[in-house]
Order: sequence, then structure tokens, then C-alpha cells
Amino acid sequence: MQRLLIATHNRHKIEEIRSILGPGILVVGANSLGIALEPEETGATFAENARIKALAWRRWLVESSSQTQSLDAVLADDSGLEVDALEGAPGVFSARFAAAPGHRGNSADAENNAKLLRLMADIPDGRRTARFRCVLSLLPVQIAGIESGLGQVFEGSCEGRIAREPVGDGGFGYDPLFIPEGFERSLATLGQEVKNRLSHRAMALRRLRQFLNQ
Ligand code: ITT
Repeated sequence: MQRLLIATHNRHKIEEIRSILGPGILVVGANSLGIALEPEETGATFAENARIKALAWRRWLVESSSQTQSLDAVLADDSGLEVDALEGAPGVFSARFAAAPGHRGNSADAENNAKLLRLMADIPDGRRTARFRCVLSLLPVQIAGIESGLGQVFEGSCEGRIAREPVGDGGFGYDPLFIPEGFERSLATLGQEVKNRLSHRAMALRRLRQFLNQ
């Protein structure tokens, strides 16, 4: 069985990853290691930020010799929402969209959603297209030279549009505002099972699972 450390403090991501990967892969949430490692996400792309997080957690694992024997790889997820009418914003700033510039740390989901709705108040229905994107960075624990580019990247996206008001309390983040293509209701109303079939994270994780099963 593969054993992965999930390099995130976002408990929703951990739950979704565990559920989508299923029983054949052991998912260990970074929150269970009891340290608050929060590498600064300075990358310009999801891929860069995913790698920053994977590298930071892997370095910590190796330096602290913590569980390096019992884990095969570190998996980081960087993800976010790209709105066409906002030229791809909030993008890599999705988690801290409503925060003041330069502020470290995430803003509350409700504040991010309120800012998005404010910026899109005048955007007509036909121009409210958007997508969620997820980039996963997988770094094996037991190899040398990890800083020099080894590792794997898996991507997924989910097309949809932005609603006029938040609806539903499932999922997290922008789910109450995001209506996936082919649906009339927000992702937050469709239930976790549906989300875990069609989400950006599900697509990226299917690719990861295929790779692990090769
Ligand atoms: P880590 O960096 O610790 O993984 P985070 O929540 O800060 O946790 P990101 O930097 O990748 O993660 O930011 C992702 C943000 O994008 C997240 O906070 C949401 O606002 C949004 N997002 C990502 N996936 C989402 C999803 O499935 N549903 C709704 N919003 C999502």
C-alpha cells in the first residue's frame, strides 16, 4: 500500500483526497503530525506553489527524521478559482483574495465569496464563466537530489460559472458560488459524492492514482 503525507492544513482537502483515492492508498494529513508548517506561497502558478509546499514538508520530514520510514511520498495540492471576466483572478490568490495586499494567511471563505460577488456585480450571466484548477505535486520521501526537479505533477480542472449569490453549505471555499457545467445548482448543494466525481481535485487525483498503479 502506498503511504502519502498530504502537505496541507486544509482539512477539507484532506477529506476529499482520502475519499477520492479510496482504501488502497493510506492518506496521512499533515495536521496529524502536530506541527504548523506554513511555507510562504510565493509562486506565480499553482504548480510552483504546490512544489513549494511539497518541498517544505518533505524537508521537514527528512530533517526531523519523522516518519520517513513509514511514508512513501509527500503530496501537495495547490488549487483555486479562475474567473474569465476577471482575467483569471483570484487564481493563486484564491485563499487570500479578500485580505489586504501583503497580508499573510488566508481570508475567511465568506469574505472571499463576498469580494468575488462585489467585483462581478455588473457581469452579465453569459460572461460569468470560470473554472477550478488543481495542481498536485508528488515528491518521494526516500530519494536524494529532490531539490533538482525530481517528482511528478498532476493537473485537473472543472469548468462552470459564478452564481449571483452563495447557495448551499457543502464543500468549502467558493463551492457555494460555483455552478459546474451541466448543472443548475452550486457545487455546495450537490453533495460531496457528486463533487468528488467531477471536481478539479478528482480529475488530478485520478491521474495520480493511474500513475501510482502503473
Ligand atoms: P494549503 O495551502 O495548506 O494546502 P489552502 O486552503 O491555503 O491550504 P491553497 O493555497 O491551495 O490552499 O488555496 C486554495 C483556495 O482555493 C481555497 O482556500 C479555496 O478558496 C479555493 N479552492 C480550492 N479548491 C476548492 C474547492 O474544491 N472548492 C472551493 N474552493 C476551492
